[in-house]
Amino acid sequence: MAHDDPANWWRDAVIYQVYIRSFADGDGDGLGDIAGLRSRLGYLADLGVDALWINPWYPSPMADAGYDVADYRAVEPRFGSLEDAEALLHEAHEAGLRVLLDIVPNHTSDRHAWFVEALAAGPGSPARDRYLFRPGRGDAGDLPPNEWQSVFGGSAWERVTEPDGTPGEWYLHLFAPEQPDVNWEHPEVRADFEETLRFWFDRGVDGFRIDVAHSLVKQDGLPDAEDLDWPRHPVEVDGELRRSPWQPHPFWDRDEVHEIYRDWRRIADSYDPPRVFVAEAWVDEPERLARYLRTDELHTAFNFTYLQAPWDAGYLRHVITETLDELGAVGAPATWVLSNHDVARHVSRYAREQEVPGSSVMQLLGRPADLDLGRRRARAAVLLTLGLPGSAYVYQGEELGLPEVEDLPEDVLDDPTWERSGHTDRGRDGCRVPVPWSGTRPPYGFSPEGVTAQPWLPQPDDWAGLTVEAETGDPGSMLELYRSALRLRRATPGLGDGSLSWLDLPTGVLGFTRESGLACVVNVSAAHAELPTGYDVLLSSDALVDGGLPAATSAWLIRH
Ligand code: ISL
Repeated sequence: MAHDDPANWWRDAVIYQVYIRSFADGDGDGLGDIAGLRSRLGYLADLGVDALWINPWYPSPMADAGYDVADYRAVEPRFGSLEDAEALLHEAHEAGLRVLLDIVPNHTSDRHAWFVEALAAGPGSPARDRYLFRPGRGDAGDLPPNEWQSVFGGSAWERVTEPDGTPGEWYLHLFAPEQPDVNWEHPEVRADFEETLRFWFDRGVDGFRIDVAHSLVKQDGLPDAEDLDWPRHPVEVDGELRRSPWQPHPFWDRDEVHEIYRDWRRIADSYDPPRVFVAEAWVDEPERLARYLRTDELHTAFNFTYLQAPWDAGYLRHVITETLDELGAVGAPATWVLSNHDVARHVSRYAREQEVPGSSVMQLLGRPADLDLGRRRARAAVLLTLGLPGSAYVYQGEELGLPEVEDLPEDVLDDPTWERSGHTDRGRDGCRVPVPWSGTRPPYGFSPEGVTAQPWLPQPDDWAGLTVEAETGDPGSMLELYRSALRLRRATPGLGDGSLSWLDLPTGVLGFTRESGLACVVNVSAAHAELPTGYDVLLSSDALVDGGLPAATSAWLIRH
């Protein structure tokens, strides 16, 4: 298997996403930190993952939970110090865990030294040229330069007050106003991000997740987006899943972005062992995603098409096949991901009726939920995810079966989406609630015993059964299913990197064989399904009934 090979470990690694502010609080202020993470490395090594991806831990005013970076080559004091970070890297490596950090190259914080300088320097200054400042439209310049909308809601432009006190230019922010987009045409911007890569690689970091990797380059002249169909999930037309044709967009997925990643790849390859990248690029077509993964570009990219797929056998098979075909064509492994800090937790997504592809819980909230069904499907889904060829991600808490917290009080909501949407979209806080470790009451061991600080987001009162402590040793728990699956995945040739062949099974049942006589069968339907003959069961997501798979159950099989 590739994960033992220092140059190819990423081809089939299972990577655990540490959302640091919610993972473990070492210093008792209610916010997760590096000390907390260091104290839980044993748990992660024992779980059986190969690597960690840590969300941004840099100094930040936290307008977007750390994705507004004020200094890329330092550590936020609330998370710890650079020495703590170095100690963590050392200890993680000792425990056999590689570490990926998160780089945010599309925008900085508005408190970054460059932006502070740009505001003070005034229109036409070289300092403003590191960002995308433009005059407004209209006689008084009081209309934004174009109609682009922020991902978090409202215009993507903010007007500044000039140093002389007059209303002045506008700057672009595809996300919050506190996250001004930088100008990737500027050589100093390019050079500085490359220095950041080297800074962390020199400290032993094994790679980077690249935030919004598909947005760095904007179209010349910043034209308005035509009436574009974006995103383009496959939809059923005449009984077949199809996408509308790809069209260029003024800021998503522009072809010019690839040159940046060729430069980054050269830097990663200059290290021994080579460092790696995973792109966060919400690019729907696997064919477009594969362009980021050409041999001289990035190593892997999150497969959001899979994350957004409804629990539907035909849809899942279509997405899996498309992914493997397109990524295989450039020699890149697929990644399989079910949840992250930006989308509703999959237990809660799968608890709903499944017709809409999409990542937002808002499409699902308000619909009736059956959390028991959501959990069964989530259990079945993890054997599918870890059974597919390539690498996989586990978002902290999914191994405990945590649901989305859908009833956070409005006054604790922290995601900028809540304000920017005029309180119509509650945003992403529901999947960011601190991890329950032990005990029967909040903070469930998230903070050290005896501290009075509350977790930065309140945990539900009914999570006593979902703690690491409660689930450990319970053979029916989500945690023990993840542990068993990860252990087997490591020990069983045929899982990880490679290819698959589909089995011909009844409608609603997905099945494929892997190398070494291994097979994975997932009953996506609501009816009982027979297992293919000639196999023994290695692991099943729930108990078999009459030797077959009940609804929403999956199994790994081995040919006898
Ligand atoms: O652009 C999108 C859809 O085409 C979004 O889904 C977008 O790619 C996504 O929201 C980017 O997320 C990342 O960058 C954000 C940050 O808030 C998220 O937490 C992070 O994962 C801005 O840095």
